[in-house]
Amino acid sequence: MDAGLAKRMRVACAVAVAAIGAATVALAPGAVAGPATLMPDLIALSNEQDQMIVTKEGGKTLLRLTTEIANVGNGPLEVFPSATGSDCDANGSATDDRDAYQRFFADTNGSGGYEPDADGVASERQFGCLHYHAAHGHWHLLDFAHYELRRDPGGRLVSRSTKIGFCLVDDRNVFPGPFAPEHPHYPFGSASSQVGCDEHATQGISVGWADAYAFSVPGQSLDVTGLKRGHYCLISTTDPLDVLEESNESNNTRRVRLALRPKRFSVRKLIGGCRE
Ligand SMILES: [Ca+2]
Ligand SMILES: [Ca+2]
Ligand SMILES: [Ca+2]
Ligand SMILES: [Ca+2]
Ligand SMILES: [Zn+2]
Repeated sequence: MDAGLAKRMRVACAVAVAAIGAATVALAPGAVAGPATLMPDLIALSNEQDQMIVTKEGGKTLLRLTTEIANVGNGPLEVFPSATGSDCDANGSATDDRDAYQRFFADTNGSGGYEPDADGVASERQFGCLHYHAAHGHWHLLDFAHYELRRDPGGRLVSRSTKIGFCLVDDRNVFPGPFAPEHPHYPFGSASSQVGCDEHATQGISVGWADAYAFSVPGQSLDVTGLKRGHYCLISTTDPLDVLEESNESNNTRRVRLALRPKRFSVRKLIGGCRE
């Protein structure tokens, strides 16, 4: 479905956020411990050979890539909109955006993972912006992913994407387990009969599931026009501005080593990691 095509994201580094996360769970002296908070943990999955293609578009040579962002935490990533807009995307209109909130769940039954029937809401936190994307016809969480291409070795930056927005959905159950739902759960609450990402929808990625953005989706590309043939490092980052709280903020970047021949429209995934 269209929402399935509408994912993307990007990331960044997050040592500072890890410190904040740790502070929220620290107990004051004498406080009574309640149920643990179940946190999401986003990672970018490795780009596979069949998820990359080099194309010619409007005089440019593009490396197109499919990105999958998975939740390997013990709680869902859940994001919901405020009731009214506040121009959080700063484009002068309050009709095309909503402040975004992240919802956290408590491990009420102490099982170590999230079960919708047993675990209650722990807290909600305003953090970012949901924005209407006219070309896709639905609402995105802004700044969810980011891509870079660097020379390998050396690490010189040769191409980068914008910060990419996503409509967060459960596309694929990549890590089945006791807390991964059998069927897709996100998005829900859309006003239309067709479940999708509108201004009312709660978006997210369930435990064990991944949100996929196919290489055919606008934005899923890096400009490689004029680059020399050689080895490069493709770097995909989810939550690049670290606006979402996760249990692990230091695993959001995935590096994949490539042999690239732009003039021949050839890309090959190499064994082994980048040598930056
Ligand atoms: Ca993470
Ligand atoms: Ca706006
Ligand atoms: Ca539980
Ligand atoms: Ca984060
Ligand atoms: Zn979209």
